[in-house]
Amino acid sequence: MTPGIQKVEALDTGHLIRVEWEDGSESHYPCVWLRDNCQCPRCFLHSARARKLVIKDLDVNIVVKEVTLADRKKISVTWPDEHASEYEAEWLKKRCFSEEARAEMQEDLFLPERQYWGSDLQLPKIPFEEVMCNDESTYKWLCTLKKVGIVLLTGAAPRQGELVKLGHRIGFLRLTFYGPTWQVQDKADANNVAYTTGKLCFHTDYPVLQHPPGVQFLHCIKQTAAGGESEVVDGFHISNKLKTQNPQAYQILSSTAVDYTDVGVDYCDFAVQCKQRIIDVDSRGQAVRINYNNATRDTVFDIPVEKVRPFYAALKEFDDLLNSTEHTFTYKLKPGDIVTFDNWRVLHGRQSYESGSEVTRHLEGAYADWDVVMSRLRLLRKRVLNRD
Ligand code: OGA
Ligand code: NM2
Ligand code: ZN
Ligand code: ZN
Repeated sequence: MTPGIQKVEALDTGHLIRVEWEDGSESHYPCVWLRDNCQCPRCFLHSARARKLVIKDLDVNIVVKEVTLADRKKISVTWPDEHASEYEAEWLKKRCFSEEARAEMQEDLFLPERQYWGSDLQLPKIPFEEVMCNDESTYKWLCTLKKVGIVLLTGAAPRQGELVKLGHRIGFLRLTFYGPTWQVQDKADANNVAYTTGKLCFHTDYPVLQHPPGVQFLHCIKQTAAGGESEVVDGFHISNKLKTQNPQAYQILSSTAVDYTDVGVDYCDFAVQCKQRIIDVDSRGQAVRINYNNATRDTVFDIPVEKVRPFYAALKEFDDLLNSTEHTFTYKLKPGDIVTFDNWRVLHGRQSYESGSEVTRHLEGAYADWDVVMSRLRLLRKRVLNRD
């Protein structure tokens, strides 16, 4: 419950409003921000929950003319031009500018909590049917996908089309040049190394796209008797390790733009090029996306010649960590299994298997964007926890 407001006053010659809460805490709100966020129908379109007020009409030096406590649940502000604004206690409390309040709000919005893992991973499993029918299970699935980075859905029908249904469950899938969904099997004249029987070393999918797919689904329709095992490794965990163990290698991989290329024909013809840092970091230096597929890393390499050897040395350090047995988790998909994972975090691979005249292994794959997945997660959380 939001505490009521005890007292409200203007400070800093009217540039700032101080709110004192009934629990003894206080919050400060700059007047320019309050005016910018006036919730009246002239300033805000409630049906779209969007601002109508434009910056041209905002006086960035605005001061308050009068501020009063309407009741303990609302403050009223009058501006110099007599425009009147009202702000509710609960609305204000959520938007408090203190460091703790901002951190709490950001956690609520983005769920940044991570559980790192290695070979000790307890692969989370949920029946596919439950995810398709039950909001609580879908919520649990998406929360775990965000926190751990991988969830296995079990018991789907071993036929094509289940991922399209899963896509409808969250919203929609991400279309790429390989189609709305794509078939991982041994193909003649394969347009991708994934479409052979060869081993796939640890990689993230599609770093050649400027915005690589955030989430990947692989549905096992047919599994070969010998070989074809799956492997995963927690890329964020490995990045942390590399940072402590070899800061220079981390620095190189998180700053060097690597060229990627993908040229061919599938859903339509394509000639895709992109530059990506193998370890993408945020402003605090924390890894937020791994962009690494050795197969599509371009032969073109746009860096000064003297930086080439140090880059390979750094990449080798990273690759060694990825492949160390304490970090990797191996499992084998069964028909009806759907592995869902964070393609920005989890690197995946597969063991090779025998090729033959018949198709002995068949996965159907699809992608979704984190925007879509997080949107569904927020909506389900509201419904499941019955709150706003
Ligand atoms: C892929 C891939 C894994 C597998 O298609 O990109 O990683 O088990 N496939 O075939
Ligand atoms: N497939 C599996 O980066 C990549 O080429 C990932 C994409 C072919 C859709 C493989
Ligand atoms: Zn207004
Ligand atoms: Zn892949």
